[in-house]
Order: sequence, then structure tokens, then C-alpha cells
Amino acid sequence: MKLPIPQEEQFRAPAHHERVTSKIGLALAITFTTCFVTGLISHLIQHPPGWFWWPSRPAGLYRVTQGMHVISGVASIPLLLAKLWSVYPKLFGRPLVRSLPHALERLSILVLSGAAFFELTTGLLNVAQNYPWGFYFPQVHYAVAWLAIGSILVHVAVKLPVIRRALSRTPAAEEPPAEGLSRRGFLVTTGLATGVAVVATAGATVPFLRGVSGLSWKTGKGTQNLPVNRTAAAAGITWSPSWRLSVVTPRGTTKFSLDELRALPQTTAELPIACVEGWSQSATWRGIALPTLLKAVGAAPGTAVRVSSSERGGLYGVSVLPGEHTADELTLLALELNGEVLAPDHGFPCRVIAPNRPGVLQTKWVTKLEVL
Ligand SMILES: Nc1nc2c(c(=O)[nH]1)N[C@H]1C(S)=C(S)[C@@H](COP(=O)(O)O)O[C@H]1N2
Ligand SMILES: [Mo]
Repeated sequence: MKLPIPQEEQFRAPAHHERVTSKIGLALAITFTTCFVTGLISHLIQHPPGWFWWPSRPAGLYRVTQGMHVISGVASIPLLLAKLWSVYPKLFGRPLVRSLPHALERLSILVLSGAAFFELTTGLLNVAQNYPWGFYFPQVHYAVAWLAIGSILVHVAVKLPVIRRALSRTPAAEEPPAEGLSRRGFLVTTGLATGVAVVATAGATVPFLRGVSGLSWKTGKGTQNLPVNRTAAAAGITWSPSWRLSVVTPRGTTKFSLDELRALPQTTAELPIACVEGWSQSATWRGIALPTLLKAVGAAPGTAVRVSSSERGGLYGVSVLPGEHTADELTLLALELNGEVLAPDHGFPCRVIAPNRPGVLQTKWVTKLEVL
């Protein structure tokens, strides 16, 4: 028996109404724009072009923007599924292509769905720290984000007349559907699914949700009450008492033993690690403020400093502290975490912890600081 291909008009369920599509589309536009802007900020901090400037305060700002990135991304997943459900009857619209603009519009929707789907799945797998692909995640996730946002703009521009019609006119009171969900029922269900997805995961970054976020990643306590991303063993770190920290300035190199570092004036600061992989957590750090350390070697705070780790071959072994951060008293070369000597996994003997920065730049196992 040959099954007939359905026709677009046969899909009568209220979920396919253009008013439903437009409302979910509006929610998606908000979550995607939030996700794009916060992702762009994160990218710029990690790969700063010459014109870019990022402050060192407020100390927890990046934690908020990165949290919004993950939350808006998670919220987009049920919204995107609901949106696709709402519009899929259009796949059966015939003729397939009516005109050149119509062909371009369909093509842009193909790019849009592909890019959006790609961003949400790779983002989700990234927070799960599961990388079943061969490419370097941040670069590809970043590049495809431009495809997604570009095709969203085209899509919204093309659909503007429909969106306005659907959202401005108050529809005739809805007849209860013969079967299945009403328009309202479908929207409420979508909203609830989105809310559940957010609450179930946001505890990874929002402290008061920690207890209720059953699906959240990295809620475990971790060594010294802080999750660990890369362990000392994984990074191949070994330590010996002959270890020295080299501080290189244009005038020469000064070496510090661990005891000499401990003898310098120490500062305590409450600062978060805000990992790009979707978790964040605050901790109490104690160590030497960067301005203090720079003055001790005769360098001026406010110049950029390159930080190198004793880790070999990793992606995160080197970072650069901009002048903004080396002048900030809260930027520490930390020796202690939550009242104890840093555990090897958290960067013993010393690590960088600075306000308002992505976790990937909080370099552990520091051996060299170079004043640039
Ligand atoms: N040398 C080095 N430093 C590093 C990393 C690393 O892999 N190697 N990981 C970074 C990342 S991604 C994060 S989120 C923080 C996590 O710090 P923690 O493991 O002490 O919580 O360390 C950062 N510092
Ligand atoms: Mo991270």
C-alpha cells in the first residue's frame, strides 16, 4: 500500500497556529539573542582584539554573563523543539518552491535549523564534558553561532508581516479543540518544559538552586569544596622542593621559593571560578596580590603579565592577565583555598585567581610570570 503524502492544510491542531508559532518564536529570539551576546562576551575575553576592554570589576560579572549563556541555551532546547513541532506541517507545503525569494527563505530556514540544533547539542555536550567529535569545540561553536544569529535575523525579517499579523490581532475566542491540546495548552506545556529544564540544570551556576537541580553537572563537592576540572595527575604535574617561581621583567628575572612567597604580604579574597563549561562556584582564596608581587620585583602594576604553568601540552597552560587585572588588589597568586594549602588538583604550589574572568584563564600550577 502506498501511503499518501499529507497536505499542509490537513494539520489542524491548534499547536500549528501562526499565533503559537510566533509566540514561541519570540521567546526563542530572546533566549538566542541572550545566548549569542553572552557567548560573544566570553569569546572576546578569551581572545581579546586590540579594541576590546573588559573590566576587573564587578568581580562576579562574568559569572553572571556565563550563567546566562548556559541558562538561555538550556531554555532554548525545549523552545526549539516546540517551535519545530509548531511549523513542521510546512514541510508538506506544495509546490516546494514558488519563487526565488521563497526558495531563499526555505534555504535560510534549513541553515537556521541546522545551526541552532548544532549550537544547542554541542553546547549541551560541552557542559557534560563529553566531546564525541574531532574538532576544537570553542572555535566551531563560535563560528556556527554567527551562522545561527545571521539566519535568525533573515528569518525574522522575512516573517515580520506574519509575526505582526499573528501577534497584533486579538484572535477570536478559541473553540476547545476536538482532541489534543488547545493553543493555550500547548504554550503552557512548552513554558513548563522550559522551566523544568532550567531549574533542573541551573544549580550548576546559581547557588540557591543547587539543592533542586537534579540534572546539574558538577554539583559534587569536589576537593576542598570546589569542583576540579583537570587534575594534577591528568596534567602530569609533579612537584619538588627545588621548585621556584620565576618573575621575568625587562630588567631581569627574580626567583621565589614557596617559603619566600609565603613570606610576602598575603591577601584574602572571596572569588568565583566561573567555568565556560557551565558551572561556577565561589571560594575563599589567600595569596599574594598581583600589585604587591609586581612591586616586589620593581615592576609597575597595570602592565599585562603572561602566566605560564608547569603543565606541558595542555590547552590551558598559558594565559595573559591584562593591565586592568594586574592593577587590581583582588587578583591573586593564590597559595591557599578555603583555609588550606592549595590541593595539587587546584594548582599547588600556586595559581592565578582574578576577579571577573573565565575559569579557563585562572591558570593552575604557575611557574612563570612575565611582565609584557
Ligand atoms: N594549567 C591549567 N590551569 C587551568 C586548567 C588547566 O587545564 N590547566 N583548567 C582551567 C579551567 S577550564 C578551570 S574552570 C579552572 C578550574 O579550577 P579548579 O580545577 O581549581 O576548580 O582552572 C583553570 N586552570
Ligand atoms: Mo573551565
